[in-house]
Amino acid sequence: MKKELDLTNQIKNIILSNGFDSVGVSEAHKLDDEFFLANWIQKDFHGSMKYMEDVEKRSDVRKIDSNFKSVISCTLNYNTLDKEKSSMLAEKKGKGWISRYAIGDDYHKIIEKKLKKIGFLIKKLYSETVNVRAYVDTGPLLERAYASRSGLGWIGKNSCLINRGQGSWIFLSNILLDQKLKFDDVTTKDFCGTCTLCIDSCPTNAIVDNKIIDSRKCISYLTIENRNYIEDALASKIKNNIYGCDICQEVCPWNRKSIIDLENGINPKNLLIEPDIINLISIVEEDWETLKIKSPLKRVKKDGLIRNILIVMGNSLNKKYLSILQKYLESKNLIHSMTARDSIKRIKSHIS
Ligand code: B12
Ligand code: SF4
Ligand code: SF4
Repeated sequence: MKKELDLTNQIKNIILSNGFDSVGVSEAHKLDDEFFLANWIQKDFHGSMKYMEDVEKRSDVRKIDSNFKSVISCTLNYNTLDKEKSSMLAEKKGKGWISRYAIGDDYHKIIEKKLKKIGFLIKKLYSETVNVRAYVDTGPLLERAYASRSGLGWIGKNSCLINRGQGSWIFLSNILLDQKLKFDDVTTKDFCGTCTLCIDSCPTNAIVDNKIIDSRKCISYLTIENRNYIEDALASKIKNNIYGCDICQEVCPWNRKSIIDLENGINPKNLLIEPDIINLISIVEEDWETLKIKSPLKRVKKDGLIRNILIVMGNSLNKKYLSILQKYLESKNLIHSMTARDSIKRIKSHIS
């Protein structure tokens, strides 16, 4: 028992000294959340994200490998912006918005590098060979549910994991280990109380119930995962969001005291903070190959990002974008021409 506790503390120290902000341990077990996930999938709330459908595997890490005994959950603060910066304030200034997690280098790469090193150090702690596997977004597991079970926070009404000290601008990652550790196994109390700010502020009503997101309506899904034409009725509610959406977290009182961390490896790029929309589209058109290097933006691809910018131009209701939109109206890319058509219509109906 003492050995277990010693090893757990040593592992936690390794993780915290390699740039993570908090760490908790839970038993590798079947999550009760299986029910929520199954329900979510059944209602088609996952849209085209078919990889979500393996409910059994995603709710029990032992389905990945039956020898796993411990789940080590970690958080990393990704907030690099001060209070003066938010999508809502940027909208008032006529600027676009790229989610704060995506304004710098790709977090998968940053965190994977850390996890690789940590995995190596954990293996070194044990005299015998141990199996360690780490995931950040990449694997088939419910990261929020495991993190919550490790005492790292509660799942808010916006469905994000909120840590009492850090808020919700945090990435999650999980390390699976075939050794038994000292489990924290403390489900954090829910501190949302009677607040409903996130639900009330969601522009597309994507938070359909407490902790339940219909991805098909969520701006994050629409602007990142979905590569198709976005119907005008939904596009017109996307506001100034070019990539992802931060709104249900910007309004959350638990993020008011969020710490700004410039050492987290994200390296925010000025060009992507409150971007000037005309400047951004010209960079995407002319220098996409440079822009996409190390950037999460490459997930939506060049054509997807252009589609999103055309939508945001329309939502600005500003006639200065009409000449660019006219150019895209003639585009051979059907999604671009249809999107430009809708945006022109929105702007013109505002002028007249
Ligand atoms: C698919 C996905 C999405 C989808 C669907 C989001 C969603 N809410 O389900 C889309 C594309 C919309 C999305 C958006 C975003 N995502 Co995302 N996404 C994922 C991914 C890959 C899977 C999530 C998933 O399984 N969803 C299915 C639902 C059912 O599960 P869940 O969200 O975990 O919810 C559980 C709880 O609600 C729980 N539960 C517990 N108690 C209760 C009680 C009740 C009553 C109910 C109903 C449920 C419930 O049951 C659910 C199942 O366990 C995870 C990484 C991973 N592998 O887990 C990242 C992840 C969840 N995303 C993340 C981020 C950062 C975002 C964005 C902020 C990005 C952005 N700025 O645009 C937004 C936030 C939008 C939002 N409000 O959720 C982070 C979240 C960090 C955090 N602090 O919570 C994760 C963990 C990635 C990471 N490794 O850091 N995402
Ligand atoms: S990320 Fe945006 S669209 Fe999605 S639930 Fe939150 S506020 Fe709504
Ligand atoms: S905005 Fe309010 S209800 Fe929504 S997650 Fe934050 S505290 Fe909970």
